[in-house]
Amino acid sequence: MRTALLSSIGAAALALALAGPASAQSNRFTEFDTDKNGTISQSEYNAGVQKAGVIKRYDTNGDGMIDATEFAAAKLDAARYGDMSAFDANTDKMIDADEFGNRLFTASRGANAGTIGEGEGLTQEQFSTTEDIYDE
Ligand SMILES: [Ca+2]
Ligand SMILES: [Ca+2]
Ligand SMILES: [Ca+2]
Repeated sequence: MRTALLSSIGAAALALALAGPASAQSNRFTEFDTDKNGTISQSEYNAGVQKAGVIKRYDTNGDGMIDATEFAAAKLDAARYGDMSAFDANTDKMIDADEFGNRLFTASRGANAGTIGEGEGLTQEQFSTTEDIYDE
């Protein structure tokens, strides 16, 4: 009985690792999770941000960065993401793609702080807390 239980848990875990429940995982999550390990690392996240074109949407002058004017026009949810200084890690008054990705990653993680360790990736649940930024 114990063996049967363990093997059914094993089968479920394997199914989760292979594909995840189709209903619970968004296509965007699986797109971002390029190594398919079920979590999104910081580097996977930043690559996904680039691919999703979210910078382009806010970067109205097309220089590849978000300046203060563009940031204000983007009207991001300050309660979730903070103000421009929360993004602009090197304080050059411009948000580059990595700064944008880093901030969103941190904001996604923060919603369920403590459920994963430093250096680990985002779960589907964490990712979903800020996923609406990719919808237009
Ligand atoms: Ca991954
Ligand atoms: Ca710009
Ligand atoms: Ca900057």
